[in-house]
Amino acid sequence: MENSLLYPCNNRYRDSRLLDGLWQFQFDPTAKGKAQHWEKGLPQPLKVPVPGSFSELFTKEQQRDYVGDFWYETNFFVPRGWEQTTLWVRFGSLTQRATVYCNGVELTTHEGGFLPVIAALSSVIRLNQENKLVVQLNNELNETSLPCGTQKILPSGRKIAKPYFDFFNYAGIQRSVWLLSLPQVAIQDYSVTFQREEENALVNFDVQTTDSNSVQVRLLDAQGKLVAAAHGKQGTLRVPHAHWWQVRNAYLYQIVIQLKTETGEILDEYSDRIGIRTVEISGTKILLNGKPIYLKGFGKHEDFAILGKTFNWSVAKRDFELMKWSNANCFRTSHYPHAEEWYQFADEEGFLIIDEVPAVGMMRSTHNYVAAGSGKYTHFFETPTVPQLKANHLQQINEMIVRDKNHPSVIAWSLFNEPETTSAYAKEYFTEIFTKARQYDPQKRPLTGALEKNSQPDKCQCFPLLDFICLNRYYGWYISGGADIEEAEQLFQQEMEKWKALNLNVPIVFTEFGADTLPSEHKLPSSMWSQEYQCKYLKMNFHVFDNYDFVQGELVWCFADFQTAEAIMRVNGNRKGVFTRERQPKDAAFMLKQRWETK
Ligand code: BDP
Repeated sequence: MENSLLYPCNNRYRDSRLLDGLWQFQFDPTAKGKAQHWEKGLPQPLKVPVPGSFSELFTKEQQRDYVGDFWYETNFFVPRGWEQTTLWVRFGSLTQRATVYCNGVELTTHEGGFLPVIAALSSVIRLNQENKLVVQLNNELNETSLPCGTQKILPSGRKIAKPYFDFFNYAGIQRSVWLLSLPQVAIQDYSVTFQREEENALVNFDVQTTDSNSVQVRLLDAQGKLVAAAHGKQGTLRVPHAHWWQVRNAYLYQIVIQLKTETGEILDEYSDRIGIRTVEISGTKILLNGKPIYLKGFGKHEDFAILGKTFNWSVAKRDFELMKWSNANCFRTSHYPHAEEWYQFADEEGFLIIDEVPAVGMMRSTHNYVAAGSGKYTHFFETPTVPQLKANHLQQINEMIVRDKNHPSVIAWSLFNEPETTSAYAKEYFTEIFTKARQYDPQKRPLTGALEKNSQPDKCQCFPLLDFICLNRYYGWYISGGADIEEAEQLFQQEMEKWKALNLNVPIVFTEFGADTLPSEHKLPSSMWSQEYQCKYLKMNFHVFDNYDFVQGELVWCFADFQTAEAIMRVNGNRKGVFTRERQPKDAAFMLKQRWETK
């Protein structure tokens, strides 16, 4: 069950308690916690909120920019009635890596900061007494971890992060923590795939359980009426006149899975909301339910003042309202899998998601946004640490797909953002990544990855691996910006002509294009950083996109301004947001709203 990433669900057979609240917390800059047995209790703890990103909470730079080990602790009681069940703790994520202890005993370790961590508690738990849950975390970056980066030691001996990526390295317990009570014999996982038969749908299911008891699967419509039922761990539900899950018109069914004994006694039940839809690539089109769809929207970060990367329902609600207002239909979870609740929201609201693994920074540069357009070879995949990196990369792709496979909103998997792709080393690396990843998704959704400017049609060795091509391009910003924007358009057209000449017969989606813009700046005529320039820049890009019918999507960088490491090209973070960090529109938002109304 450690492998069961199913989202918590409460019913007669399953129960859960949130452990969110104020926890104890301690930095461990000399990494002495283990030797001093902090797993038994923290010696001098502070109090911090869980979920929370610690960096946004404190007033000293040593705390905000802290890199190294740090520990969390809380106490809990096992609720009454849970005695005969199996007990688990489930973290939505632990960033970047962690070891989990309960009552002084190590339960599990996990690498990677954006996917769930589950640990079995039953063997160490004390009923009728307080139990101590302690987590040791570490937020160092290296070249085998995802995302990639490094550390620097300052003259004082203090360590700071040097990410090879352009967002703040927020860390901590940033998503909810649940105590779970599950039956002794349980449903471990399930997956669904869909086939269209004119207006009817076939829903094929595959259920994994901890033993060989029998399984019943029922499908209920939005009114709770039974529409199909079947027995067995694998099978097919036939749904006559199916309501298809569509963009901004999301119809969700309820799937109810029961695990039963021979005599019909129910041992476990899991239910979930699913949408029936198909996704495929056909020539230069992306098809949803067999019909072409043009992707309109944003690259998105999990980022907000004070919260950092903490999931928050109100921020999520506001973001979906803004995306609906702007007539968007899609976003990319750049550059890591977001909290599960984002996907639930997207399922309900009918938004499409390109789900991205944290493979960002695979380019040896702490200013990747500069290196990305420089044309210089940035090295990466030729070092002896590559096998470890590859193992982590595959593990996280697998965990992401296991976690998110049943969300109708997820239409594609992005397996990287802007790596070095021009060397034979990169080709070998990504050939293995894509070949293995193709086996993970029962729905066989398209695989892609976002390519930076150095990944030109005549240089990139990896684009043939992608089912549709995602391009991040900054013509008019990093390349020929401001007064040179005319030249930018020409250079952009020249590159597009090269893609066209290859006659690839696959869609191209722009997953990044954007200009830093300060909401305080207005300029007539426009100049860089002003709101007018952001509009001019976007219009120029649209002018180019609209010339090519194989361009099948435009996701602006970025949905909202976000925090990054300090740098001379960053004004309190990256300001390419169409919305401010406080989620108010810049002028460009009104322009996008208008374009996307009819596009
Ligand atoms: C691209 C990266 C993205 C950056 C963006 C930028 O994919 O993470 O934030 O450029 O420079 O290189 O704004």
